[in-house]
Amino acid sequence: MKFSAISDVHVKVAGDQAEEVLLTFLRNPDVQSSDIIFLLGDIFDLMIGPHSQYFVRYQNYFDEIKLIISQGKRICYIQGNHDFHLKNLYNKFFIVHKDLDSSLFSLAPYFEYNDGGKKIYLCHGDDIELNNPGYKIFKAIVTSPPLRFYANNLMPHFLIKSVGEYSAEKSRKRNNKRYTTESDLTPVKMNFRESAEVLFRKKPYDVIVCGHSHVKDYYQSPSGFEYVNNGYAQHSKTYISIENGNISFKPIF
Ligand SMILES: [Mn+2]
Repeated sequence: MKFSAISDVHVKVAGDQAEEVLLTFLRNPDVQSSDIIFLLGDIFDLMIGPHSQYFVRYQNYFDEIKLIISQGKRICYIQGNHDFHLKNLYNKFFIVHKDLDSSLFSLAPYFEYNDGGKKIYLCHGDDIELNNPGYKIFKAIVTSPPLRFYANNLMPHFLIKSVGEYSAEKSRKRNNKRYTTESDLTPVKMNFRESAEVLFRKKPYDVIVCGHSHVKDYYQSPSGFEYVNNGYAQHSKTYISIENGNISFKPIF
């Protein structure tokens, strides 16, 4: 089987560089010939809840999704910390597009596949990340049932926009810091490798695919597994390809 995966594109508005990265990825013939396309979270800088405005704002994206599914390809979406509570949004999408096979689109916290003799685990990365207790609390609150109800039924669109602008500002600071020198990246890279080690001790996967760190990495652990992260897509301009269990980074452009 052939898998193509991307995360952390952080599309803000139609026409921005991130949207170009995302659309070029989705239109890539190699990606389109994959058995499964994985969108591993933080694809959008801000997408929370079932607001129909997203269909208009990100029409190009939804058109590509429509096209890919109509060609019988599978899309697996893992929600990140910038794009979540999306179940009802995609339910709406498939109500509008009744001709599409909705079983070809899956939303889950992680995915597991056996292929090429390897057990492959794919996640956004935030759930396995070690040493970030503040974030764990934030995630537990925003994904709790009361907040899920709020996001789905009451949360006005303008409030989401202001939350997004706040997180975007934090991300910008983080990214600028992370990309100044290699030494700034090393602790983040090592923390994610260690996070993968801890996951491996609980469940011995052969391949662990993550995003979230914004640090591109391929690591062959002495414990016997491979860890791969495509980093911040607007910087890396690559995607992850896994063909019969063989991992590579491929250029988007
Ligand atoms: Mn993230």
